[in-house]
Amino acid sequence: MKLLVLNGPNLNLLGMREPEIYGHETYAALCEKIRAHAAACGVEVEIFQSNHEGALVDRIQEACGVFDAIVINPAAYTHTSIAIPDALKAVRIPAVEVHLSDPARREAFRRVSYVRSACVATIAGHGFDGYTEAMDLLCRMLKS
Ligand code: CA2
Repeated sequence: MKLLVLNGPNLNLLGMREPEIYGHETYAALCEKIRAHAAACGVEVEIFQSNHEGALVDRIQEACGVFDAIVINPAAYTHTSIAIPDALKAVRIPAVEVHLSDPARREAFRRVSYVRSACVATIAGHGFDGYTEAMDLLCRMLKS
């Protein structure tokens, strides 16, 4: 199984700002956790972070026929992007939406997720564990 993990804008700043919301661990630590979990599950993984919506859309399009599943934290684009869910629907690759925090318990403008409609599940508020939970969910789903 080949898995693509996509992270949206500002997630590269993890551990540097707003630790009360996103914790003290860095983006490099998140990538390490994802890689270690993928190795333990026998999954091939690629991780990509971008601050640009179009770059994320490009990676989703390029995933067609290459990756079996996608884990995506679209960050702020969750609440604004139509292009990202359109791309996910177009490639028909099963995707899980992940958020470190729980946007439903934060500001009103974070309560809408346009990406959710293109995903098989959403995991929010579990910190870094949300990514490994999403990976497990997709592995179970693709094996059954
Ligand atoms: O909780 C999440 O994972 C979010 O996707 C994070 C986004 C936010 O816009 C979503 O509503 C929820 C923000 C990512 C920014 O990450 C930072 C990390 C450290 C310092 C500043 C921002």
